[in-house]
Amino acid sequence: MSGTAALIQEVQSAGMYVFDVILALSTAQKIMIVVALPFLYSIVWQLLYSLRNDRVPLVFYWIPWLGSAIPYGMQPYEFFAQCQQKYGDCFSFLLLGKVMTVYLGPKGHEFILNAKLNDVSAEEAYTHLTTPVFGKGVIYDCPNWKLMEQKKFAKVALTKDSFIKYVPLIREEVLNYVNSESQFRGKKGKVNVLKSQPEITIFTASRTLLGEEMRNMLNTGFAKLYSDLDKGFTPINFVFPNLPLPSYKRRDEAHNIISSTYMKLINKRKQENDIQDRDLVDALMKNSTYKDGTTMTEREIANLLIGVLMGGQHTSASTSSWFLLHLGERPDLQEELYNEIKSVLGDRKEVTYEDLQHLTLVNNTIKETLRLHMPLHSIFRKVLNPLQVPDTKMIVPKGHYVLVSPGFAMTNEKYFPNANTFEPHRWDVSQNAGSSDSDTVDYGFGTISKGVSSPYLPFGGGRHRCIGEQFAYTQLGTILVTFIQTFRWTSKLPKVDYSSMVTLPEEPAEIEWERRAE
Ligand code: X2N
Ligand code: HEM
Repeated sequence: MSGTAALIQEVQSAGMYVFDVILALSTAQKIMIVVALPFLYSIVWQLLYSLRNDRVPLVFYWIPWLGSAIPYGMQPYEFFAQCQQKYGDCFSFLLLGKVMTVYLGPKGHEFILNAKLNDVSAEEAYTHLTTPVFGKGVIYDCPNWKLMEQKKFAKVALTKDSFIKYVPLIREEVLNYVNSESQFRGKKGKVNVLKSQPEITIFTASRTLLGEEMRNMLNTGFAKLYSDLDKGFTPINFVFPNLPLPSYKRRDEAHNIISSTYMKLINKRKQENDIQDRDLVDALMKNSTYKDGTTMTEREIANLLIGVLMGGQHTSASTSSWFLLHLGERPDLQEELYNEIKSVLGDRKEVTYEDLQHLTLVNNTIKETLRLHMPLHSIFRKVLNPLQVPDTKMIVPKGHYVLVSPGFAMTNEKYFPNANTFEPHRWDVSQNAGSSDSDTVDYGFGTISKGVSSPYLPFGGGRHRCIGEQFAYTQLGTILVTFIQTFRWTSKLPKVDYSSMVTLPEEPAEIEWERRAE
């Protein structure tokens, strides 16, 4: 007891001494200390952290809180490659106050995408980003079992029977766009794909998934609301979900109006007893009762529509922008695609869903585009329980994050020879090279592959795997076929902008097009 008292006194007097010394300093010196303290603290903390052998090696950083945000945010794959050289496939880095543990390569895919539900959480990693935009009660603002069921509900509108109906609608939207938009006037011209592809994507997705009425609203002032909401869907939201700024206010207003508009549509269809199998709206009106007997509210259905449309929008628009830019450098591939389309369609111009299944080079072009430009370069989970890194003594503690980057493996020489070359023909040999595992699993939204150790995972894997793959291929395939039938084009490949929600081409991202002679 007296020992403790003595120690307290000792610390107290030492503290008083330090305090006196500080008081005696000039103002400039005081400010220096206040500024230097976080740096000192961070360096000491990193030193102590590096002494622990139960921790994954931490990438050294100078700036507290910011950590490695700048190298990661600007060139994630280069940053990962540099870390891999120093530390191997598993390392941690600080990103805006959060410790992220990366595990590169197929073993990392397995470790993170197939981690147990109790151990990691996607909703805790993503909710700040998604909930202000999508709204409450859906996707990452609900327990995981509800998300699994929401995916099952949505999948009803993403079947072969639906796609057969969607293809002519998508083609009509694309033709309508390229025959009326000012950037496509005349026999030849220049178009900014960062303008054209998001527009074509939203028109085609709205027409198919939301129906004709919602599509037509985009010709009115309603489009501005989508743009306001879209501006709220950026990586900044990970750090600042809410700020008292005009853009955040516009985001919230846009969300409320769009959500209410979808609810009005639902109510109208209900009142007129007009529920068919046209689109995602019909599908969710027919089938949105959870297994515990509760039903999704109309507001929740509206929010799920916002979320699904928003997700598909960014990923798909990025992918079609990239394939246009790559093909602009490969006129030979454009001709090959043209000939493939002619040989499958014959005298017909109107592509069908069935045709798409036979257009191997079209599908391989999309596949190769996704290899080089996986839209989500990083996938996160928050760690809920201490996680052991397999075959090591290292533990990722609760509260840290794990990060998996299939896009890193997908652009790595180790798995793809001439990894940086755009070559759709690399997929010619076999459609499913390497993945001989036929084990499947069902997390509640249909059977998917159990293993996720393929280096090629543009749609992720495990319980959070994408349900939009077939829709994306149908939409992108129809867009590509229609472009090839209508135009020849050239372009210069821009650099990648990693700081956006999805990996986008940097501006200027233009193609120079000319119409094919009939
Ligand atoms: C400050 C450069 O810029 O130094 F949407 F129904 C709907 C999206 C996951 C994005 C991760 C971090 C970038 C830091 C830059 C639905 C269709 C989904 C799936 C640092 C100095 C949403 C994380 C973005 C890291 C980039 C997760 C999407 N299919 N859509 N410093 O999506 O699926 C959905 C699902 C993610 C990210 C980043 C920085 C279902 C800087 C400079 C600055 N990223 N990012 N989806 N950074 N700097 C989605 C899963 C979910
Ligand atoms: C999940 C990629 C298009 C809906 C995912 C994930 C990836 C992905 C990597 C897993 C995310 C994670 O594990 O955290 C892509 C790519 C697309 C695409 C590359 C297009 C080229 C779409 C479309 C839709 C969609 C068109 C809807 C129609 C979803 C949904 C999830 C998901 C609902 C589940 C999220 C979860 O369970 O946490 N997607 N996606 N995606 N995607 Fe996509």
